[in-house]
Amino acid sequence: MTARLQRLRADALAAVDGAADAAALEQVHVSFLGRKGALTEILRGIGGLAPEDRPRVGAEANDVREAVEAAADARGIALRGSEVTARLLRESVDVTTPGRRIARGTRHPLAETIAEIDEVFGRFGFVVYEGPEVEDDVTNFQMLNIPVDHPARDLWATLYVDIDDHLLRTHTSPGQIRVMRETRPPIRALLPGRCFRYEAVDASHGFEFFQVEGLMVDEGTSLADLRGLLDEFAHALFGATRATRFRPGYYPFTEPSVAFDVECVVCDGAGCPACGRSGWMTILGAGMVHPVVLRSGGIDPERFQGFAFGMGVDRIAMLRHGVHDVRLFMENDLRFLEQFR
Ligand code: 2NL
Repeated sequence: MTARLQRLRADALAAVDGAADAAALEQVHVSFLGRKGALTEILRGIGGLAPEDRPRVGAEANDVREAVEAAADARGIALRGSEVTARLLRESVDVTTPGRRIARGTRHPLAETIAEIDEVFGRFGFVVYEGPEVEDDVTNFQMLNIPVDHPARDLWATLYVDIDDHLLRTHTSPGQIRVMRETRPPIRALLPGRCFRYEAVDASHGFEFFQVEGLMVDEGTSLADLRGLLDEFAHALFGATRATRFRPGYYPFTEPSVAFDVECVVCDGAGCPACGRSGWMTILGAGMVHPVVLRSGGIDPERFQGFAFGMGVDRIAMLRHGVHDVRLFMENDLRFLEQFR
């Protein structure tokens, strides 16, 4: 019996040492120590021994069990350790590998231009307001001194909405009417926004476009104040030494009305195809707010005067970036947009 036990001990220890992984070790455990294992079989035979031999053989069997279990535990720990090591090697991360670049969006050139315009006029105390894109005929036209059936209506090819006397605003001026009616002078308001017109699209006209308008109303506001402000604006956007000029213009809502020109940003005034060889480019329209319009806004023209100006954002953005077709701003072609970083 003792000899069998010692052989079993030697075989089991050898098998434990030879187990290559956790599954093999479990197999060894079952075959030697399990319910149908070799050691259990020997223990079952103890009953057939002489009573005086039983305690000694039982103790020996327990020694063997303990020795094999201890060896199996130690082997298990060693195997788990090498498995972890192997896995760490297999799954290691090379932290020196260059990262994958994250694609970042860019600000749309029109949004960027509006932000720049807001910033410059903000320096002079102008506050940004926004009005609705769907307006009524009264606010979009009549309050701006453009009565029903007035020939000046032909200046705006209008898109009508299927609700009585509503339309898509043709300029942001109705928003300024709202500001006049909702606040009190002194007013320094800036209105950026999307406008619409019923027109065929070509390189310089879209059916929707962005406009920024400005409005100042106070006691004693003059055309000279307008001129000084617009000079600052032109210098901020197109260079500190750029010459500017006023020319006479016409809008129903301003009197007098002016066109504001800057020295051509392409040829610096020498004359080129971009400026029609005149050396000048018109960047916005402006004027002193017509007394009828001040009254529409609930403001007494005997006490307060105002100036207003309006510019097409696409035109400003085109001049700043040398873009020659407004359609590019609305197509959202990434090959175009990615150039504005
Ligand atoms: C242009 C010219 C202009 C205005 C807009 C305005 C608004 C009110 C009263 C008076 Cl509430 N005027 N706006 C004035 C002159 C010109 O825009 O060509 N924009 C693209």
